[in-house]
Amino acid sequence: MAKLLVLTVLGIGLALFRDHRSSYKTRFNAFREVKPVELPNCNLVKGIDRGSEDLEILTNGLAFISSGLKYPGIKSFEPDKPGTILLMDLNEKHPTVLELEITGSNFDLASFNPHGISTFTDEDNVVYLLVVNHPDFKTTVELFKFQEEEKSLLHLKTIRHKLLPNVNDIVAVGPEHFYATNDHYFVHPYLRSWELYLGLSWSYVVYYTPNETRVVAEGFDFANGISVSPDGKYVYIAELLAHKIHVYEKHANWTLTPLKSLNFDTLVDNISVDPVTGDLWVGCHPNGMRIFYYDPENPPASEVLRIQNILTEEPKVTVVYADNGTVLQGSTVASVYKGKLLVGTVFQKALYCEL
Ligand SMILES: *[C@@H]1O[C@H](CO)[C@@H](O)[C@H](O)[C@H]1NC(C)=O
Ligand SMILES: *[C@@H]1O[C@H](CO)[C@@H](O)[C@H](O)[C@H]1NC(C)=O
Ligand SMILES: *[C@@H]1O[C@H](CO)[C@@H](O)[C@H](O)[C@H]1NC(C)=O
Ligand SMILES: CC(=O)N[C@H]1CO[C@H](CO)[C@@H](O)[C@@H]1O
Repeated sequence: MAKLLVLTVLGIGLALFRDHRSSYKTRFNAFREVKPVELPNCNLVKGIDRGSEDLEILTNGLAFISSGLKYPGIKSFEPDKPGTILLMDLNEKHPTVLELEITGSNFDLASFNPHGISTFTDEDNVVYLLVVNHPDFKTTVELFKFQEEEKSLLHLKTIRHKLLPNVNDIVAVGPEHFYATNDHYFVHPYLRSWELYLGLSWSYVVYYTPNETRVVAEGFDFANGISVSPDGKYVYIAELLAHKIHVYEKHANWTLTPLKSLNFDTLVDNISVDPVTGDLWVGCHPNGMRIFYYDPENPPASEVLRIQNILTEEPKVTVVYADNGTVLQGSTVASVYKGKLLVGTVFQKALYCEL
């Protein structure tokens, strides 16, 4: 009986390791080396030296960048300095970076730890910026109104919810209306290590409105980037440690149904969608070990993928840029505007290239 029980427990234990989870090193893609792919005219952005973890470019060429993320287990070059939101105007010939002032009486600047960001522009052209924040390693979503004249962000509201415990990224579909990925990263360190190690796929996607909040997709091995197609009909979700991008159909009642998945040989991080062509631009970590265990002698590489025609039988995937970490370390996000590419990183610099 005892033996049977042991065997049953062992059997259940083994059943937990589905194919991609079977090896920790496979999930982290530990053995991958990068072949460089260069672009003709690239420059590191002056004034960004401690990360540009997420960024979003408005259709008018203004780019918002979150900088200074502190994330458990991940390198920070300035761990004692609060994070910031930076602004770049990509219409300028040589765009410079400006730190946006944050106003509003109820906002604590000292603990600002911005992560994923998303914008929403309403019918009166008011731009709202939603920012995933980790003050004291908790999760909130901060709602700001962008004041272009003053070059500032007015804090309107802090959103907390029990279904938003460890948010990574959000995509806004209204000022107080979004989808969010929960990566479970900020749970108890011991549990977290086991989750990362075993791949328990605890991570899920939440639909949030003040009226109603629910889980709309679950069972991910670290859900990361999330984005919506320009026509609003599809939601794209990056599953970091399974090296997959999932396409979901989005219904009028905001539920999601899975449509298809694409496999990659890299850890897919953030997804940005070109509003003109509908192409997906993905910031990737070719080798995840180097991101989670930083060694300046052997830095994390960067890789940017472009995915065209994702809904067709044969999507076209191109490696647009790749670097072994000599120039750019740990790319998380890439976005395009008028033939230019802006690439962000978890904790290092940002690169601006001509395509
Ligand atoms: C919340 O509920 C109210 C009343 O039912 C409705 O008018 C409003 O559109 C809802 N808001 C959202 C964001 O769903
Ligand atoms: C939402 O809409 C879809 C597609 O029309 C439908 O299949 C599903 O049952 C709906 N779900 C809820 C919770 O209303
Ligand atoms: C990265 O590539 C450059 C140029 O090909 C090479 O000089 C350098 O040693 C490589 N660095 C690492 C860490 O592999
Ligand atoms: C917007 C978004 O997906 N942000 C993610 C970009 O990459 C970093 C690094 O892994 C993630 O932690 C962010 O959540």
